[in-house]
Amino acid sequence: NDIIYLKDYLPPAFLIQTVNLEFDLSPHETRVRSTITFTRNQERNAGLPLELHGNELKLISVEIDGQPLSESQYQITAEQLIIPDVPDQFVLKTDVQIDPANNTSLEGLYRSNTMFCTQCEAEGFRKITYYPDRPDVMAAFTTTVIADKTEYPVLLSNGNPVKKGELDNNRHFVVWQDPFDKPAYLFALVAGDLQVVKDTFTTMSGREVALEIWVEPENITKCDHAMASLKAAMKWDEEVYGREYDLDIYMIVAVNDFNMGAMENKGLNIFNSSCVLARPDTATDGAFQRIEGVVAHEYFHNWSGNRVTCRDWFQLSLKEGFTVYRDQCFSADMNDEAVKRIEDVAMLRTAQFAEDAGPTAHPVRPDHFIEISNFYTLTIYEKGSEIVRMIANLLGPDLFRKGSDLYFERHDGQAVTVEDFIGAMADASGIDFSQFMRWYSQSGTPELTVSGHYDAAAQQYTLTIKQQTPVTKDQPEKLPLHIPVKVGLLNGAGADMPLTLSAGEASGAQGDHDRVLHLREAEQVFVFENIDEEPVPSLLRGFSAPVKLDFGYTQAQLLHLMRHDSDGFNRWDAGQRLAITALKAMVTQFEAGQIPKLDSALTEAYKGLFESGLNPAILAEMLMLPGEAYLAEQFDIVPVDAIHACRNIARKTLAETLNAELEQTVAANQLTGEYRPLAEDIAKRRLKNICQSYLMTLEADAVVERSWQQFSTADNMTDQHAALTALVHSKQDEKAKAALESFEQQWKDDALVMDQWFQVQASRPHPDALARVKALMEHPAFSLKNPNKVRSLISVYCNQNRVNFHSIDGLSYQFLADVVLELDGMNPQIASRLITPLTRWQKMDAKRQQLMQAELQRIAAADLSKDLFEVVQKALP
Ligand code: DPP
Ligand code: ZN
Repeated sequence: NDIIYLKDYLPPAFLIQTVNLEFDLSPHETRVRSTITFTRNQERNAGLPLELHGNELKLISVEIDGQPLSESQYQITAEQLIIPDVPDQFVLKTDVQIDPANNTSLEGLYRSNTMFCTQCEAEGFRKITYYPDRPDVMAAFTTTVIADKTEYPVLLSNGNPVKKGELDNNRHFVVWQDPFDKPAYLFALVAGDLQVVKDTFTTMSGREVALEIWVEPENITKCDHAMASLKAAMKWDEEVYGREYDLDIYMIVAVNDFNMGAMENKGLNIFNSSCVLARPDTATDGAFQRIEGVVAHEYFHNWSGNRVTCRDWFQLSLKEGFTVYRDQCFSADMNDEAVKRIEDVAMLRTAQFAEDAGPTAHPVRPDHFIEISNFYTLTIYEKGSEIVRMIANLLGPDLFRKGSDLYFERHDGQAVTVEDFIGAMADASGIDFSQFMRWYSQSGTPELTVSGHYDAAAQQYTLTIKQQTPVTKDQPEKLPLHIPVKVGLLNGAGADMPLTLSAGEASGAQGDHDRVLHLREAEQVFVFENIDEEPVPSLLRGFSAPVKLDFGYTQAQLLHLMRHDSDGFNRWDAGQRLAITALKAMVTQFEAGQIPKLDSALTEAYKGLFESGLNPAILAEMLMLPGEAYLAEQFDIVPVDAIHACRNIARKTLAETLNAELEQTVAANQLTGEYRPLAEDIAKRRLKNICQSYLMTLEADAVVERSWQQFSTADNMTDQHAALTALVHSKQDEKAKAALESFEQQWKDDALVMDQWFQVQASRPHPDALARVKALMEHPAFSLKNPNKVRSLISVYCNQNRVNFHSIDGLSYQFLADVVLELDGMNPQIASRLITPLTRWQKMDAKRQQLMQAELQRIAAADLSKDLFEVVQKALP
C-alpha cells in the first residue's frame, strides 16, 4: 500500500482533447469502448510512456491510430495499463468489459435496485475504463449509452442529449455531449425505468434552463422540496456570487445505494435518495433542511468545483471547504442565521474536534495519503469551511465578493490549488495571508487561554490571549496561527460598550461595539481604553475561529452573557458553558458515590429563558443540554457511564422544576393547518417536541398519553418521529413496542422511513440495545450492502448509543469489528468510515483501551482494503 505525497506532484504526461465513450449496458457484461485523443504535455519530458489507471477491467482490445496492439506492446498491472511507445499525438481506442452487478463498492458503474448508476469521485472512473484518472486532466466528453429499451427506457449522461435512436434486439441509444471540459471524476451515467418531475429556471441573463428530477416511480411524489430548493439555490448563487448556470439542462437522480450524500457530476447530479426525497408525512424537518442544504451544495459546486476544480486530491478542501461555506450561508439565509450557526458549530466541536484530537488527525490540506476516499472528512469539509468563513470575515462582504469574482474569472476552466484561491483573495484585498496559510497545513484544534484585567484608575481593560495547538498524531510541532477573535465587552446593564483599542491589531473602526482582534503570536495583549466599569467580555463572537477557548468565566459572568449578549451564538454558548460546568460537578459527585444534584443556578437560568422573549428557534437551541459526545470532549478520561447517568438526572430535574413552563410551551406551540417546512413552523415543532421530551423523563401518564396521541395522529413525520422516539426511549416498554410495530406496519414499504425506524431503536439507551441491533440486522428491510441501512443501524448504535457501545464487557467493540471485517470485502469506503468509534480509544479508561485495541489488532491481522488498512494502521497504539 503506497503512500502518495503532495510534494511528488507532477503535471500529467499527456493531455486529452476529446473523449468518446460508448456503453453497451448489461448487468454482468457491460462493454465500454473509448476513443481518446491524446497529446503529449510540453511541460513534461519527451518519451514518457502512456500510463492509464484501470481497476477490475477486462481488456478486450486496444489500438493506437487504428493499429491493434499486441500483448508485447503494453503492460497490464492490477492498477494500470502502460504503453511504453506512443507518438506525441494519437488516438487511443480501448474496449473493456465490466461487471456492474457485482460491483458492491458503489464506485465506478454499479447497479442500485434495477438501475445502473455511477460514482466517480474521487477515483472511481478507473473502474469504468482505462484513463488518466486525475482531476488535472480535463476533456470534453461525448457519451453514447446503449441498453434494452424495456428495462432501461431512460438513458442519461452529462451535458445535452444530441441524438437518440433504435437498435436491433429491442435496444436503443442516446448520445450525450458535454461541451465543458471536465475531469473524469465528474462523469456520470444513469440508466433505468425512471420517472421525472420537470420545471424550469430562467437565469439572470434570461436563458431558460430545464430542471429535471429523476426517480423510481414510487418516489415521484417526493420531489417537490428538492425542486424548490434547487431553484432557490440557483437564484441565491446569482444574487450573492453573481454566478449563473451554464448548460441548458440540470438533472438530479435519486438512488438508494450511495456511499456519500450526493455528487455534483456536471449537469447530472446523483443523489443518495435520503438527500433528495421528502414528503411531509415521510420526512422530518431535519431531513427537509438537509435536502435544502445538499441540493444547494451540489448546485454550488458547478462553479466552486466543476468550472474551477482541484489540481490534485490534496486540494480537496479547495472545492469542499468553499462549497460548504456557500451552502451554510445559503441555509442561514433561508432559515435562522443564529440557529444555523449554532447547529454547525455544535457539530464541528463535537465531531471535527474529536477527529483533530484522534489518530486520523490531518490538515485541511493533507500532504500524504494511501487512499483518498479516507479524506472526505469533517476536517476537509467543516474545518475547511471555517477557514473560508475566517477569510470572508477578514475581507468583509464587498472584498470577499471581489475576491471570489477574481478567483472564478482567473481560473475558469482550470484545475487549481489552495494557493490560487488565497492568491485571488489576497489580490482583491491587499491582505497578507502568509501566516494564515498555516490553517491549511497544520492539523489540530488551537486552544486559546484568555485572561482579562480591569484597571479602574486607568479605565483600561486588558485582554491577554495565549494560543497553543496541541501536538497531533501526524505532526509533532505546531506554530502560532493568525486567529481572528471577534470580541465585545458588556457593561453591567448588558449593553455592548464602544471599543477603542490602544494596543493590539484589530479590524473594524475605533468605537465599534464589536472588534476583530488579530492574534498572531503565541501570546498577545489587547488594551481597551475608556472603559468605565469592569466589563464581561464576550469572546469569539459568532465562533469567529475554529478553536477552543478558555476564559475561566464565573457563573455570574456566564449568566450575564446568557441573558444579555447581543451575539446570538455567544448567548447560546454561555448557556452551554454553564451546563457543562454543572454536569461536570455532577459527574464528580457520581464518581464519589454520591447522588448527583443539578446546580439550581442552571435551573434558574433555564427558567429565565422562558421569560426572555426569545424566538422559538433560539429558545429550542438554548434548552438543549450539551450532548453526551460533546460532554465526553470535556474530559481527559471519558466517564461514559457517569455522563449518561448525570445528563439524564439533569434532564429529569429540569423537567420537575420547570414543569409548568414546559407544559405551557408544549401547549402554546401546537400548530394547526397544513404542514409547511418553513423556518417559523420548524422552530415551533422543535420547541414543542424538545419540551415534551423533557416532560417524558417523568413518565407521567398524561404526558405519555400525549406522546401516544401525537404518534398516532400526526400528519407529518417530524411529529410522528419525535413521539416515536419519546416512547421508544422511555421506560414504557409496552407503548414502545406497540409504537414500533405500528410504525413498521405503516411504513414497511418506504426504505427511507424504515431507516428512521432502525435509528430510533439503535439509539435506544436500554441495556438490551446490542441484542436488538443484532436482531435487526436479520430484518428483511436491513441489508449490509446498503450504506443508508448500515449508517442507520450500526453507525447510529456505535456513535449515538455511547453508554451501550462502550459497555465494559467489550461485546460492542467485538460486534463492530466483526461487521467492519465483513463489510470491508464489499464496500471498503463504508467499512473504513464505520470503524471510526473504535479508533477513538485514547481518552477511554485502561480497560476499555485494551479491549478496543485488541479489536483493532484483530482487524489489522486480516487482509484489508487500502481504505481500512490506512485507518487501522493509524489507530493502532
Ligand atoms: N459528493 C461529495 C460532495 O458534494 C463529494 N464531492 O461533497
Ligand atoms: Zn461537496
